[in-house]
Amino acid sequence: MMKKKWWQKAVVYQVYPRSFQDSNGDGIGDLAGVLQRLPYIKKLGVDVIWLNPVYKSPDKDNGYDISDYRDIQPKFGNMEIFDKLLHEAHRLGLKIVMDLVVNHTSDQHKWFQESRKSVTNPYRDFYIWRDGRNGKAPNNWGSYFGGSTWDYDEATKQYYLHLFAKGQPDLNWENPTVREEIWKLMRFWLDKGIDGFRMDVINFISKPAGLPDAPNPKNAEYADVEPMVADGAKVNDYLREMNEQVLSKYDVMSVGEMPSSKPEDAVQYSGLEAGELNMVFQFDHVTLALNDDPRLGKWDDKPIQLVDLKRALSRWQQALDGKGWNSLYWNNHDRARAVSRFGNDSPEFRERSAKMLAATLHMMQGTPYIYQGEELGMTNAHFTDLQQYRDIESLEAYHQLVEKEKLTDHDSMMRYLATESRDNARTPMQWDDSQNAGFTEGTPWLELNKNYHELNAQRELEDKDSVFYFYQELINMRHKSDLIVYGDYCELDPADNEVFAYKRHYEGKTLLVISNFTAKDVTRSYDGEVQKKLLLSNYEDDLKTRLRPYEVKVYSY
Ligand code: TEU
Ligand code: CA
Repeated sequence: MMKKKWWQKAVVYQVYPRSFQDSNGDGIGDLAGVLQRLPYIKKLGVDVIWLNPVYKSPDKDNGYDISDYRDIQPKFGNMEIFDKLLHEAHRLGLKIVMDLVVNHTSDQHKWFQESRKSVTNPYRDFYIWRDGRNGKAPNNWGSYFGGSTWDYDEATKQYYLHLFAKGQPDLNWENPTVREEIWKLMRFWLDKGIDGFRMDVINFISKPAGLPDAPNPKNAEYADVEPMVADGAKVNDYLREMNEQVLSKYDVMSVGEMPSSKPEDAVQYSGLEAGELNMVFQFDHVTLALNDDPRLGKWDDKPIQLVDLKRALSRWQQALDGKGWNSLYWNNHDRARAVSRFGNDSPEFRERSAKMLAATLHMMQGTPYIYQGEELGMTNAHFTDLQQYRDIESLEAYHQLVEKEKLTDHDSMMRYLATESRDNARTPMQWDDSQNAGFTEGTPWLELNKNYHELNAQRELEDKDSVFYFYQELINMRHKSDLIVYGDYCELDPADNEVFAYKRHYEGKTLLVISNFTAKDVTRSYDGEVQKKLLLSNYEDDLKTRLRPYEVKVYSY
């Protein structure tokens, strides 16, 4: 086993600044608001804050379209307030990891403004320009945000590639000057003292030679681009260069967001000796309930089968044990709220199932990530009107799938959005039961979840049995236990579609985790529970082999 690293024992709290705390009444969360709430984050007990992008941006994709990597988006504040936040976080013993978005920039970035001026401009090859094919786009790839991944630029009569919005042109990583510029901007932030990076779709940076058409079995208007761009031939080379040039010179943490990556890829990306990244965000467990019609992708509302969830999580636990390092997450700013998607957000079972999900994940091997509000058991927004949504992905999906291609109808799509829209995770943080839950004195940029009157941080901080204190206990347990951090993983009864049970072993000690994912009483017997010490549960007592609705029990022996 390689030398132990600080980020293996750490717990990360993800802050989506625009929805966290507004400090100046414009209805948009900001850095001064994050500064104001540092004591709350510290009280939870986490070690690291992952800050979603706060760089200058026209905000076409909520900051994932960066126009200046070395300046702060004015609506979030300025560099002075950022420096104050970093200093105060460090004073409190909290590290800050920034979001590195370098698969693409904004079309307002000066590099792209230059690149689009002429085919001979020195910045032309910073991006991916191609001639059209028979007067159309160079290939059949579909953008994540609807339409083609190619946009025609009249000035130079060529198309440029954008996997996401047309305001997010893809950088050409084959160009060594592009890579050098990225190493420089990384050093700018690391020299300021930040503690690492979360890297946006970093396994998309190596595009396939010739940019060939993607398979299109259903003859959709545009084909799914992900199989063409995920885990391309040169990703490892670029990450090793990044590590050699930058990361290896600092004691920092790196996590790569890797849609579609498989465990065998991640053994290399997060290999303890591979010299690439420290860990990855994999997507297997959050892409289980895809629509039966692949043209609808994630847009569906079918429940997730526990056996599928167990297979996805166990596969990663087993594949990386002793070889790489997992991130552990249920949700983030792109996913539905955990308790709504994987648990039960009814008033009767919300708290119980939120705690069950928390313990099930936090007792695994890897670095846990808590998305803001998850520690309160915040739920999906349950919006009923398209006007309530703000997310480019959701609105473009409605436009493309309902209005343009007519692949589904309004009512179905509204159910799919209520289940899967990214806005479910982006409703403002619920601090207390005052107006707008204490998030803003202005008009919130996105409607709050109506349940903030009874579901809020203030109420939970006053209730020792709240979801908040359950998360605090889980974090506390991890900090004190090498068994939780470094133990191996062994799943029990993979075919059981009601209970998730697994064991961890380390230096002769065993942890047994038993989670009932249903609203029913079930009976299960695992040899460990009878004589063993109950470490943690979300019920007041232990009925041994009887599991009540959403009951979780953690034994050690
Ligand atoms: O998300 C990458 C990604 O795969 C998303 O398309 C995500 O899977 C999808 O939205 C869920 O259906 C990253 C960022 O996390 C996301 O917020 C950005 O919109 C995207 O990249 C482009 O930067
Ligand atoms: Ca504000």
